[in-house]
Amino acid sequence: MELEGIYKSADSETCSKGNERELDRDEDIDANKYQNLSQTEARAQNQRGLTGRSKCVVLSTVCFGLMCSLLVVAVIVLHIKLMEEREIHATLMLQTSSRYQTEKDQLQNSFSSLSQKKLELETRVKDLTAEKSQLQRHFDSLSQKKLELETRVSDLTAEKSQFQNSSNSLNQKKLELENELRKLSEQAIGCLVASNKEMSWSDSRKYCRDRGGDLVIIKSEKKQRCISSFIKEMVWIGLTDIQKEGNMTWVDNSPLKQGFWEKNEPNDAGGKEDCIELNPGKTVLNNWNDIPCSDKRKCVCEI
Ligand SMILES: [Ca+2]
Ligand SMILES: [Ca+2]
Repeated sequence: MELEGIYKSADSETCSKGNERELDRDEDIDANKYQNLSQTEARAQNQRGLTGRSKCVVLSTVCFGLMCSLLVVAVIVLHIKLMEEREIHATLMLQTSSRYQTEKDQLQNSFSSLSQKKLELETRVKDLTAEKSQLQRHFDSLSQKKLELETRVSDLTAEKSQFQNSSNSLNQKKLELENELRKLSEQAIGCLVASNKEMSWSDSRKYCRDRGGDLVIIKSEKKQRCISSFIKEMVWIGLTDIQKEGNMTWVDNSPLKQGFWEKNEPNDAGGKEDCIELNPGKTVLNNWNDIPCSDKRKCVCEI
């Protein structure tokens, strides 16, 4: 471009100086030579430019090809990686699916087991509910029975209290009657004392004598009945045949005139029965019996 500008500037100067063309013919010839030389150089330069551009094009083409190859390789690598990732993903999905299936089976088994357990528990609850209802009915029945028994106990307690009061009243009446009987007996036969200890006939007589009296003497039916009603146990009386067998004598040495013997008594059984007891448990009248004097009996003293 700079050379063309120079040539154009030289042409302009040639035109403007036409008249001087001849004068400057040598200069024109030189100029033409120079121009030709320049054109040759320009063509050579153009030829060199074409050659450079061809190299650039080839280089560019090679570069483009390399880039395309790299791009293809990159695409292939990416595709392989993508396939590997897909394969890994598929494997993971398969493993995950297998694990999920296993967990699902386990959960299904657990659910089935829990469902069975639930049914068993529901059955157990139903049984317990029925048992509870039965126990509740039994409890209600027992509660009703308890109330009835409490009412019965209350009634019996009231009756017992009433009977107790009646018993106390009767005991009081009995004591009063016994006191009255004792007074009547004492008025009838004098002062009688019954011992609390069982002794032989001789010891019993000593017991009475130590108290200023002697064993009781019975010489009337009235006194026999009175003493038999007064005492409750078998007792010694003041009669014996210890001095002479068969000769019954009172402790005041008076002979027996009227006896109140049991049937078939006195029998002096074994030849050893010489002292007389009175047994009020059979009858109030005929209740005498001869027994061995060493036997132990309570006694009635007449003071
Ligand atoms: Ca005798
Ligand atoms: Ca006898």
